[in-house]
Amino acid sequence: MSAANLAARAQENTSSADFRRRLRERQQLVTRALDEHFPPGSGPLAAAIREALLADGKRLRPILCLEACAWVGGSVKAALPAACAIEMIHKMTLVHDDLPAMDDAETRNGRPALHKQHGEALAILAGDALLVHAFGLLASTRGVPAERVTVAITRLCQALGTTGLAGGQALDVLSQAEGVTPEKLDHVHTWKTASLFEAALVIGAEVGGAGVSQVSALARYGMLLGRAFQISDDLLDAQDEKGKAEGEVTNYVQLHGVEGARIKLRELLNQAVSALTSVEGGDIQLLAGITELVWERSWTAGEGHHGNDA
Ligand code: GRG
Repeated sequence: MSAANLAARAQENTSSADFRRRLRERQQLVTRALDEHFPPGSGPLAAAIREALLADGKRLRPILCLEACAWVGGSVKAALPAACAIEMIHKMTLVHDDLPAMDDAETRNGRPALHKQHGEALAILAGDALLVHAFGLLASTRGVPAERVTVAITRLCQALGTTGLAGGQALDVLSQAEGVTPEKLDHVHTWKTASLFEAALVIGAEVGGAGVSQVSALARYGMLLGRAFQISDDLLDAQDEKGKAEGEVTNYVQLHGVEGARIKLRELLNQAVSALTSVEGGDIQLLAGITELVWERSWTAGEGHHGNDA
């Protein structure tokens, strides 16, 4: 089937009750597990962590992790610790991204940024603790061969280091000061955003017992989806920031225009779905449908995004 046909079918999927139900079930599974991991009433640091983790969030990356595991025939239950670890890391990056030394954001998803509520020191420590708990949780994965868990941990380290999130954030901060070029921005998107998407899928696949070609198909899907997601985020920022002073940050829309951004977004999403059709795996409905959710969010500033976000 062509990429255009696949996209059309995925568009139908996203409005189906079954697709929405599966998405909601996965979201709730992750939220419940995170809630249990940091129970209420455990002091100020845990309160800040709970706020960062549980106040809101689409749970997109952990859903991708669980779905990758299911797609290769693994047990979703076995992948739950890994999925929660990915979400902890994601939320940690948002907390640190909002700090005065980084984006200096007042709000996150319409609420005061964590450091505005709990102070800078607790926000830094909440992020640090989330990172450590994430690795502890991933290492505690049961019912999966130890070598696979080790590969998952290694892949996560690669995704977060100098050629992943930390490197991407550094390049972002520096290039905003020195001048953003299209090449630098693509680089920032790949490292700062797409690396974690890719890792979520690869880790889910490893936990699920994937073969080499399945891992690389899911890695490619994750990388393309992550780049697309950042462009959709830039499109949302452009809508939110209409009327604001220009030149605060240079994003994809400033460099390529709204139309250019939408064309690239569609291209990346089609390529992401195509990556999965080249290899044998399970039901593609949820993974293909998620690409359409990313497309839809580029058209309307919808739930879960209220400006000043990453
Ligand atoms: C982990 C070592 C290490 C360093 C982190 C701070 C940092 C370095 C990186 C920042 C990465 C970042 C904030 C990327 C932006 C990604 C993005 C578009 C986030 C928004 O994701 P959503 O919309 O968030 O999925 P919700 O609110 O739904 O959870």
